[in-house]
Amino acid sequence: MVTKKINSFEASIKEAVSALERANKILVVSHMNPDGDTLGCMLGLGLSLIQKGKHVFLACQDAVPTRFQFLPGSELVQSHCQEKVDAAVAVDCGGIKQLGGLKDAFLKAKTSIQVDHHDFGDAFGKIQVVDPEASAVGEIVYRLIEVMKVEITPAIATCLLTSIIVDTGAFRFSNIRQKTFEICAKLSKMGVDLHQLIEESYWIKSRSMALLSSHAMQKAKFSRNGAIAWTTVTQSTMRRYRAGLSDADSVADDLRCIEGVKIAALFRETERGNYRVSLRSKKGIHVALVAQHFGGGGHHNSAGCSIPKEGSAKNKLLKALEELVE
Ligand SMILES: [Mn+2]
Repeated sequence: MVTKKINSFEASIKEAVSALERANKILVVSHMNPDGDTLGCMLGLGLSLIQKGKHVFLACQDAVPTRFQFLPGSELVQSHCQEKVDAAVAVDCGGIKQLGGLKDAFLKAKTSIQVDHHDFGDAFGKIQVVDPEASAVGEIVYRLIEVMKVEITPAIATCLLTSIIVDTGAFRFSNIRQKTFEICAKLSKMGVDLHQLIEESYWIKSRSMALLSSHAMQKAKFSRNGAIAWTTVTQSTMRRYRAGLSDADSVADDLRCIEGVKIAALFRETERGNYRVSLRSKKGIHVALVAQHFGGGGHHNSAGCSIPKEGSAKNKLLKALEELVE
């Protein structure tokens, strides 16, 4: 069973590599509201393809957050792509909706490839290169460029290490595996200052992020037995701290740390008046099941969905979390 899985993953890597090798114009897309995994992968793969002499377009619906603008190649990222490309690659997108405004550009390509690690995601595109066991998509991109025989430059190593540092919470989440360290050991030999990278991509928070987080923590609510913690961030709070959607990213992780808490939920009010919900859980509690039920997806311990702000959706979701804990 395990061998079969590895074989089909390796087969998909080969299929993707031959599609990329045949292509001349290639679009690499990251998910909206981008994090360090999707950006590190888009840039790491993009720089590798440029090295292979390809004409590369990098695109993300939303701007690269300030905290990730140190990433090599981030100045090449555009918010749209009019070009009809030979191949398009979506990195770290658990569903086609995650591409936002880049969906059409992706689907217009002659070949489309999904490179992902979400275990509760939706397959899309012509080729799927998916490994739910990969701690970050950076692990999968590493394998892709290894098979493509790309020379790993310090810039490419920086991008892929950032992907892994961010998605493993700087090597602390339960998704890390032996292979994570093997890949990072190879990447960190390429003249990258690993400590500096962890500092920049993990520890440094914008002032907006820190203040918003403390506000959200103050407002936290707990279920009667303390197993569920949740908090809500409104648009007016975000304006008060001059924060963007991504500045609330760490709040759910911070809530999850609290003793006795098994599931943490963050409700972020969006400009459209919905709630973007981020769920985090301790090992063995599959919050993605609840996220999926509400139209979202993600990983076992880290998932998300969108729900309407008005009506009973929020209470229903909290009730579903309570049932999950029981
Ligand atoms: Mn990811």
